[in-house]
Amino acid sequence: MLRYLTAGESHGKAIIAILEGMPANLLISSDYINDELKRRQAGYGRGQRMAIETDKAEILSGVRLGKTLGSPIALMIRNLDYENWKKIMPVEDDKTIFQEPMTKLRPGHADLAGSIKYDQQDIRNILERASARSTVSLVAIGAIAKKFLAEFKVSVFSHVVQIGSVKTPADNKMSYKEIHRLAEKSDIRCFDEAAGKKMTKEIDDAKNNGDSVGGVFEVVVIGAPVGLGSHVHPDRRLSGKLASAVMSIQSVKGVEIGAGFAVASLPGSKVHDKIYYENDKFTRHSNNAGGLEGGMTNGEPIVIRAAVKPIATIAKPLDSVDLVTKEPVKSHVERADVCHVPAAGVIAEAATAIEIADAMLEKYGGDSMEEIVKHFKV
Ligand code: EPS
Repeated sequence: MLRYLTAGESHGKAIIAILEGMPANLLISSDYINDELKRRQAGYGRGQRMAIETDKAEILSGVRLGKTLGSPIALMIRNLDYENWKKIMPVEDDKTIFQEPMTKLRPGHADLAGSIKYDQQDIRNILERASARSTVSLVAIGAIAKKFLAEFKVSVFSHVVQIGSVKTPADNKMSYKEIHRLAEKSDIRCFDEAAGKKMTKEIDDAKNNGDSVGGVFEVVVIGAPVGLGSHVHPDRRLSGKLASAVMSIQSVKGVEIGAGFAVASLPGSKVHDKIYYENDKFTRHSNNAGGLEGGMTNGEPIVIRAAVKPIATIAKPLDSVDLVTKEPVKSHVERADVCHVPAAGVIAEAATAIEIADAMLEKYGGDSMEEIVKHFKV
């Protein structure tokens, strides 16, 4: 139903996105998208680049007088840092510019595999697109998907549950509403103040050691109706689509739905969420399934967790090899974030919202919001 394409290098002129399949008559504004872009830029542990950029989306097509037209929505987010990179990132060949190629491979980045695959002698030709800077386009499209979902009272939020070795308390009984409210106020996006303080210290320690640190974020979808996705075929299982969408975000190395890997060590009687019928509806008193059974939503909150590896560009470089000379070297060092887990959560909200919006369109489809709302109510 929904298709999108993104383009743009980290230090090129702009990041571009085109979203196709959004129905007509959805109210949308650049301000709404920009609020989401601002959330992506925030989070304790970000580097100096975020002080240079104030990401703003320019809507180029698909919207008129504040409403979608049903036509492709094109978005552009300018890289303000391009002004400083013009001599390194020109589009036209320029023999007057001498460029020292970047050849010191960074373990953990796309450098080695990308350079071999695309036959490059300069790692910059790989890293510019591999950079998580491109997630600005995902978040911009995700903002439109979130706005669509909000019309059906479906909301998506994220929070950080682990940075390095510091975790939020396992016995937490707070409501998702409260977790959301507190996470939004915290610069590490953690609902638990004490854990949040320890997490920021973990980031400070990594920075002081010339290192980087990863963690785990959780994305929660509230209000998704029963029956999005389907059990009938592997490529229609929403669990698979969500896992793929989140796993495809740079630096995500593991994705869990609900209790995730913990189900492996528990008996079935402790894993499966017992079914009750209370106040005229089916209810559960637990949500180990994370809102998905048989690849379909079951009416409970959708809960996805992802493990984020520490950023590969680290101030204290690692043993590596020069791409061209094959001599041993220390890995390339350049400006980078120390920790991007809070931002990764915001990016995963966008990836999740796109998949849920797509599944909603599949189930309740229509060309205009009015038509979809009518199908949704039936
Ligand atoms: C990012 C911008 C980049 C990096 C980061 C994400 O800015 P620069 O490389 O100019 O400092 O901070 O990229 C990576 C995490 C990566 O691995 O490449 C952004 O806008 O999110």
